[in-house]
Amino acid sequence: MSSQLAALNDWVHAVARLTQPEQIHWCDGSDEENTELTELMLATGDFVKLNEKTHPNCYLHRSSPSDVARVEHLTFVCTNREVDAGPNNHWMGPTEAHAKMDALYAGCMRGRTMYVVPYCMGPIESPLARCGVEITDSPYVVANMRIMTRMGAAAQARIEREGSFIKGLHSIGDLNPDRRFIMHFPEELTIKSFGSGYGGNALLGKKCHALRIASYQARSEGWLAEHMLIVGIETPKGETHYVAAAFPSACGKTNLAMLIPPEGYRQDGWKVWTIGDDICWMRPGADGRLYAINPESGFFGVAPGTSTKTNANAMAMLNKDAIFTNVAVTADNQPWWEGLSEGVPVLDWQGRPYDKAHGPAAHPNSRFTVSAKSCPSYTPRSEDPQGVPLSAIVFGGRRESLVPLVFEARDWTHGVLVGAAMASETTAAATGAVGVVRRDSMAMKPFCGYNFGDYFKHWLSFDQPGAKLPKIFHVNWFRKGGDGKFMWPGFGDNLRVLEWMLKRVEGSAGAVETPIGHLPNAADLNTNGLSLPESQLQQLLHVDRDGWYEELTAIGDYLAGYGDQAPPNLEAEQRRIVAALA
Ligand code: SAT
Ligand code: MN
Repeated sequence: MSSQLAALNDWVHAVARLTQPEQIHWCDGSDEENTELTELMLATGDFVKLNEKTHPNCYLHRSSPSDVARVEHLTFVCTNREVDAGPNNHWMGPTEAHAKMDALYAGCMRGRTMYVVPYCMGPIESPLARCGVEITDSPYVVANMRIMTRMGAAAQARIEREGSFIKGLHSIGDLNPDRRFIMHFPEELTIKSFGSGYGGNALLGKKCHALRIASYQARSEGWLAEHMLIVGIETPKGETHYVAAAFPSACGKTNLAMLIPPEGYRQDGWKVWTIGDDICWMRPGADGRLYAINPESGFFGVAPGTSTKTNANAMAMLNKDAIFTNVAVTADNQPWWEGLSEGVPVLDWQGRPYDKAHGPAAHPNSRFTVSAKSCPSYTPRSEDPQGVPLSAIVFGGRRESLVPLVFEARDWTHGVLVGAAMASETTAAATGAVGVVRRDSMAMKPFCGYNFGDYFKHWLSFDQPGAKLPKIFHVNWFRKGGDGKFMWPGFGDNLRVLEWMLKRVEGSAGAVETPIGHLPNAADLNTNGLSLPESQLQQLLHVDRDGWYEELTAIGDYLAGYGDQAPPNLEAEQRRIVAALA
């Protein structure tokens, strides 16, 4: 036995001594294993079979009604020094955190099977990929990890070869929200999660590993782990530009990653290729450009609002081989959620007869899990071990007012400030109030595994001689008019904005310089075929100087909140803009 394998074995057996499972199952990721698990879950009620005719091999999982979203107030970064976790994280000392978690784990798997899930984040052969092992007592987690990661024998072989892996321990416990914690020990490359079976709390490869732990590793190894989609835009000339974009959870990353060009663009030969919809790992290549991989191999997307109108690619991939979590069902057992144009819900997400009085039929954070390869816009470039070179990075949020449709940062430092200054109205992806504007730097507020001040410094550090960094932009698809309606059509029409960005990258599109960045003139955006009144477009591209003066002042206060950790260059940049706005 290799020493790596011995280390893995020792850890698995130590966990088994603590948690006392009835049996241990090492997952190989095979079809046979998946069939067995599926049958088991059908028998226990963890899975409900959906209509085999309309949705072959699709299953519904109903989670416990108090376990439907990430729980940021129960999520901790446990570094030795509190300052290393930063004011952006909840912190607990590692000794206390281990003791708390190990007490919860004691005997928690009695009568259950303990699954050992080796997985790889990123293409198995990629130097950018990293491996982990999740131990869990939830077969639902195993089934999801199988779709979301490269799980099983190949990952285990890489771990045995390389040695290093992230240790993730997960138990659903008794799903009691009072006994629920998601703990990260970045200095020990360890995750401990207890009491939730939901999404980012339980599929440890996703937010816990690929963002919180990976961001920490990336800092010392010279790369970036980001909450970004990656999309390829093929122009009529046949060139494909890759763009990474950061938006908070449930702000349309999946839709943008799977964008369908408007009719006129399609005729002209524009195509869109999906690399990823949630996470992007990137690092400088030998040519100075940033190269990106999607560490995931599937989508865990928000169901409500997904329709043939908003995301036809997603609809096409949800007809087979998908897991649905907390959606409603129709009389003939098809999955249903708000926003679908067809079908009538008869059972809501809790399995009760649907009654409007109980609220929406599908939970607002209900999800689908499906393989990336099922997406019609899938591209084999997703498997490229070297990743794809980025032409642009986009930051965005949900902002009813103030923030224009698009602007371009002057340079990298300004772009980092734009990312740090990101703010968005909260969504149902996390528990808590929905619709409150919250500062969410780079959409990483819930996911950065270390002090944001140090993180901003790390971002700035990529601006080195010889670097050919992507241009940075900011977008806001969510601006509302006086009538409360969205002013920009969004969805496929967002390609119009992306086209302007790519032309800026090539140096062939115009812009006006303003203190907050470069904005397109109305004539620089292709609005052919859109019924968008000129005055509305002007409003979407307007810079409200007084409003921005206040916003930038608030950003100054926000940066100051990171104390000595706040990078002086970023504060200088903020002062420069405030002065220009005054
Ligand atoms: O629940 S997850 O964290 O996996 C999804 C999300 O919030 O983006
Ligand atoms: Mn996300």
